Amino acid sequence: MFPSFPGKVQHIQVDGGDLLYIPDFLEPEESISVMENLRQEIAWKQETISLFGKQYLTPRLTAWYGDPGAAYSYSGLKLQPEAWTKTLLLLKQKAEIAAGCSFNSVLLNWYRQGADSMGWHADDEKELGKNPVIGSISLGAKRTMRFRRKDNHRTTFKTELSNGSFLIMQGEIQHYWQHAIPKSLAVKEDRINLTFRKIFLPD
Ligand SMILES: O=C(O)CCC(=O)C(=O)O
Repeated sequence: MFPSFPGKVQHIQVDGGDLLYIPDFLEPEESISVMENLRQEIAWKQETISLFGKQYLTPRLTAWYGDPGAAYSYSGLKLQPEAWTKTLLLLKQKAEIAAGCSFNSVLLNWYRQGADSMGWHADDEKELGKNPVIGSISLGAKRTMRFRRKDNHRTTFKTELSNGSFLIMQGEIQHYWQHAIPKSLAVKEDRINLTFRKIFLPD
């Protein structure tokens, strides 16, 4: 599936996965104002997660927004959605047009500086369905996203996620690959990432 976007689109194909990267999805000025709105209007939290039986504070701030009932569980958390804000609805609409599918929820991550990070994981929770399309908007500091095969952690690749970009993860990538945003201590600016998702709601 190719997105409907007039600008540059990079197609990254790997064994068992498919990524589309649109570097100039948002204009730089738009990214700045959207980021400022999100800093102010989102109910940011630092959640406590369970990993291998231990409790940790997430090394970033997070928030979960979506349609009523679109609950999402990961790392021992069950998140109930906050109601969509105007800014989020505008971004959702733009993301849906580019990705060619509908989303009903978004996970937001605020990396306050380069010491904030996201550990290795795949977006493979059952409520996302078999081959989910995940639409990921990045704002602010450029950060590296790393990928590794689930069955061989030495098979890796990485991609840079720049301000105003849109990354679409689709196909079987969540079955075969994990991804992470490692710490990058040289980065002094903050970054907000939004991953739009479709949660399959119970009947
Ligand atoms: O911050 C990012 O670009 C990655 C976010 C992510 O991996 C996720 O929300 O599952």
